This record gives sequence, structure tokens and C-alpha cells, in this order.
Amino acid sequence: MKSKLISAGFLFVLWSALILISCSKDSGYGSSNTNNNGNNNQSNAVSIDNMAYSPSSLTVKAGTTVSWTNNDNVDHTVTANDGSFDSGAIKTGSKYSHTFSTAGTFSYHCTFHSNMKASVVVQ
Ligand SMILES: [Cu+2]
Repeated sequence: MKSKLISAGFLFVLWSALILISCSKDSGYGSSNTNNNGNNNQSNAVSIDNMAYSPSSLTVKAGTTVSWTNNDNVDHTVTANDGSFDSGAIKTGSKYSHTFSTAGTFSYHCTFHSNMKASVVVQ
């Protein structure tokens, strides 16, 4: 009688622990996946269209690779004001990528069109 009660109690504790473990595993896994996907897809891409960079100011974490896609019908460049990176001419439909490894504000422009200016803020 006594041992039956003890083993029932033990099973209940074991069962509760299993539920707790599986719950925390599920929620941790799901939320981190969603965050990673959201960040990667949205925050590191710049579109070049209508003689402008969009967004004109992009904030990323250090180590992020930013890619620019030329969706305009003329060539453009992505040229750092301090010379730290330069895409050269990016043709229509082409892409240029640069990895920002250090924090800071990196202003850039298009060498063909002096009014085209934007920046990447690296945190
Ligand atoms: Cu341009």
C-alpha cells in the first residue's frame, strides 16, 4: 500500500517534469526560428530603384552581410564615402554584397549620380 502510493507520486512528478521539458523545448525552438528568419529576410537587403537606395538608412548588427539589388533601368554603384567598399557598376537585375564586421555608420553613394546617398548603421 505504502509503496504503491510512493510509486504513484514518483510517476506524477516524472510526468510533470516531462511535460515541463517538452513545453519549454517547443516554445524556445519555435520563437528563435521565427526571429532568425524574420531578421535575415527583412533587414539586410537594399533595393536600388528610381535613382534611390531603399531603405536609405539601414541598421544591422556587426557581421551582417548586406546585399544591394539594382532594380532600376540604369547602372548604379554602392561606393563607401570612406573608400572601405566599392561595388563598381551594378547592372540592372544584378546584386552586390558587403559584410560589415565593425560597428559604425557607413555612408555611401553612387559614383554615377551624386544625388544618390544612403547609409548603413552597424551596431
Ligand atoms: Cu546611380
